[in-house]
Amino acid sequence: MGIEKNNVNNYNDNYLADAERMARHFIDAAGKLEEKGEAALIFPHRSVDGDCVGSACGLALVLRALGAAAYVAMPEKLPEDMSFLGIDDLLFFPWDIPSFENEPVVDGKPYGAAYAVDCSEGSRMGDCGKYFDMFEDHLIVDHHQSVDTRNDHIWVMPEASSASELCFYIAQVIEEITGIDVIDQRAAECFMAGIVTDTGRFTYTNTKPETLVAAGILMARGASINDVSYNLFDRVKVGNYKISAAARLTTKFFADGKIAVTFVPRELFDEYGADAQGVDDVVAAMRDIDGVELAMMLRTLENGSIRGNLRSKSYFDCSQLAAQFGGGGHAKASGFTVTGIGLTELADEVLEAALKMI
Ligand SMILES: [Mn+2]
Repeated sequence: MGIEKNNVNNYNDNYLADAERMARHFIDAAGKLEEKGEAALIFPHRSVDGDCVGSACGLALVLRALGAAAYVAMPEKLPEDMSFLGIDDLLFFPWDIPSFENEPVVDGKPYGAAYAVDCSEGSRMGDCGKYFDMFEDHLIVDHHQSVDTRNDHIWVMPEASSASELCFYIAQVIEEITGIDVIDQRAAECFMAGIVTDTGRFTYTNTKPETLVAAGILMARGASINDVSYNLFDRVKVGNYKISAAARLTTKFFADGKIAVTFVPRELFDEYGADAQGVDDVVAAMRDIDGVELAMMLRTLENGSIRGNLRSKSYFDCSQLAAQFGGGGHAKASGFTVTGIGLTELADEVLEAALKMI
């Protein structure tokens, strides 16, 4: 099954047993859904990413291969960069159906079960949370710390790279038990999307030997690291390409080059036809500049508020600076949102506060 236990095993001794426990739950659940003519909803977290969508859609395909009706309850529309996965037929938007609350029907079938991936609580699911909470029993597969790990229906493994990696192990065991090929090319690509996303293309420290073995098996099943990587990391709209360059070109340096500052007014987004994704990578890139300890980017949001993003390289505590402007976060990555002040005016204030701390 999957990976033999050996001296490069970084996971706890029981993870394949956990995968088998969950596989049996899902096989059992799929049988009941089919028997009753009901449909299951699988819930990703809000602000969807490659892992929650990948694990949810991969799992939906696995359940469908077992004969059950399964859909992914999306908290928002699918981001354009994930359309390459070809998963529209798997997605369901309960908040878009006024009658759903009183008469929960999914594609003609009564809504009969709720599962969560990459999260474990309704509060993380945005507008979909209340539909998850309609049931008391949930099957949950997650790699975030959670309070309720002793529940037999829950598998939380924080040392795993991604929820997609865990769902892949479950799917593998389902194949062994049932003899049905449940991981088709599309499911393989979905799981790959999740693993590639959460490991930063296999560069973060959560990338384990097991992760690479899992990715290798998925590749052999037809998943393309190249497609996933291009679509989720490299692909860019013209306007976003340009605004990223503009934000970098106008970066100013203070405190002997230790502080890097740039700001992006709303007009610039309009001028280039860019969206917020266009400047996503800028502040981290500023932090990586030789000699820079603190990087800050301020941009005007659509509603006129100003969003500040802070990153530091080693010793500067960004969260303390962010707190002075009503925000927070981690020591090396923080943010804040301020209303009722001009962009340059706020930039001066933040810079002044930063200069006192650096
Ligand atoms: Mn994840």
